[in-house]
Amino acid sequence: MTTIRQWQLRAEFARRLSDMYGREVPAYTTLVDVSREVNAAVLERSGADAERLGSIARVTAERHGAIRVGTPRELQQVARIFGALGMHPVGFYDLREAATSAVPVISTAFRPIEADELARNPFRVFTSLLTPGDPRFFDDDLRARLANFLAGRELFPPELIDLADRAEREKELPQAQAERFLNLAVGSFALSGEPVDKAWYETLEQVSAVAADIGGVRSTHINHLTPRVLDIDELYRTMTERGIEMIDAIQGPPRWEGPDVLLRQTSFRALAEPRRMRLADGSVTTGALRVRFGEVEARGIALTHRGRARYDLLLEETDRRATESGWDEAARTVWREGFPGTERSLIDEGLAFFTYRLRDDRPRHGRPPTGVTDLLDQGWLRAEPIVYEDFLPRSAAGIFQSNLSGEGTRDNTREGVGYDLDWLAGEIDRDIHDPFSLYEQQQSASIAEVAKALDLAGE
Ligand code: OOG
Ligand code: NI
Repeated sequence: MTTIRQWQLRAEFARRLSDMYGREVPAYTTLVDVSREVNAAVLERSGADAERLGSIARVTAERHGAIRVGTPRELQQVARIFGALGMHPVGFYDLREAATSAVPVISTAFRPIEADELARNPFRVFTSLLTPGDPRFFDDDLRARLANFLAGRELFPPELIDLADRAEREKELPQAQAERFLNLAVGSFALSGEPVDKAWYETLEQVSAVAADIGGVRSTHINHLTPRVLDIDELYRTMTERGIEMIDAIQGPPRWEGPDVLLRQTSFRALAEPRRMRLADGSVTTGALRVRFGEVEARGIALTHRGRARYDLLLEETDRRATESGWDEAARTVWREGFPGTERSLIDEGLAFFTYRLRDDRPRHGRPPTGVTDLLDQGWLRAEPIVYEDFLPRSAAGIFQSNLSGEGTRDNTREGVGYDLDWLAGEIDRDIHDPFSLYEQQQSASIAEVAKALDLAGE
C-alpha cells in the first residue's frame, strides 16, 4: 500500500493551494511567472552563488501563505491541520502594537523546524488570531456579538480534523486518506461563495478591515501566497512594467552590496473581488471586497539576538534620517556605516547564524586549531549561511496596513490586554518555538559534528 509521508503532504498541499489561489487571483499567476523568470536570470548571472541561500529547486517551489482566524478553538484546529503537514508554531508577533497601524491580531507562523524538512519543502503560513478581548478595538457590545457569530461557524469539517490527527500521529497517510485530507484541507481555504451579511461586515470594518475579513464571514480563506525571489528589486520593476500596481516600498533591509539578511518583502494591492452580499431586507446583491493580495519576498541570513538588535537600531536610525533623502537611500547610507559588509565579519561580530562544514581541501597533516575562526582562517572549515525562515513584525504590519482600505480605529486611551506567547501556547496546547533557539541549535549541531570529525571533542 502506498503511503504519503508528511513532507509529501506538505509539498502537495502547498502546490494545490497555489493552483487554487492562481485561479482565484489571476495577478498571483503573473507574480509567480515573473518570480520564476527573475530566478532563472539570477541563476544564469551568478551561477552557484545564486544558490548560496537555498537550492533553486527549493526556492522555486517555496511559498508562504497567510490565514486569519477568529477564536482560539479555530487556531487550535489550524494547528492540528498544519501539524499533519509537519509544520509547527514558531515565533509570536503582536501586531496590535505596531506604531502606525491598528491591526487587532496576534500571530505565529507554522513551519517545518528541522533543516532536512526545510530543505524538502519549507512551506510556512503566517497565522493570525483576532483579539476581541482588547478594549482598544472592541467594546463590550461588539465583543459579545462577535463571540456569538464566531461560535456559530465551523471552519473545518470534523473529518478533516480526524485525518489531520491521524497524519500527525502516524507521520503519514495511506494514499486514499491523503487524497481526502488534501481535498478537505485545500477546500477549507477557498474563498466562499456564501453571501456576506453586509451590515455586519461594515460594522466590523469600522474597527478594522482585518476584523471584518476575519469575523464578518462564515469561513476563512487563504489571504495571500508569497513566492520567493532571488532579486526582489528586479521583480518590483518588472511587475510595475506589466501594469501591476505595487505598494510603495520594499519592506525590510535596503538593497546594498553587503550580505542579504533577514527578509525583504513587497506586495501588490488587494484586488476587488466580486462577493455576494446579503442586505438588511434579506435580498442578495453582488458587491466587491478588497481583501486578498499578492506578495513576494527575498530571504537572507538569519541574525542572532545581537544581529537583530543591530538591525532594529539601524531601522530606527533610518527613520530619523529618511526625512531628508528617500527611505532607501537613507537606509543604504546607515547600513554602510553600521553593518558588516561581509559574511566573515558577521561571524566575527557574532551577528548571524551559519552552519560549519569541513572543507574537502582542508590540511591533511598537523593538528587543527580549536576555535571556529581559526579553523576558518586556516582552511579547515567553510561557513554556510542559515536562511531566515521567519517573519518581521514591522514588515508584517506594513503589509497588513498597505493593503487595507480604511484606517480602522484604536482607542489609545484604553489599556491593551494580555494575549502573550504563553497564553497562545496554552490555548493551542502546543509549544511555540523560539526562532532564535532553532537557528542556534542548527549552528551548534554543525559545530559539534565538525569537532567530532576533527577529534576536537572536549577541547
Ligand atoms: C499577514 C501579514 C503578514 C508577512 O509576510 O509578513 C505577512 C496577513 O495579511 O494576514 O504575511
Ligand atoms: Ni506574507
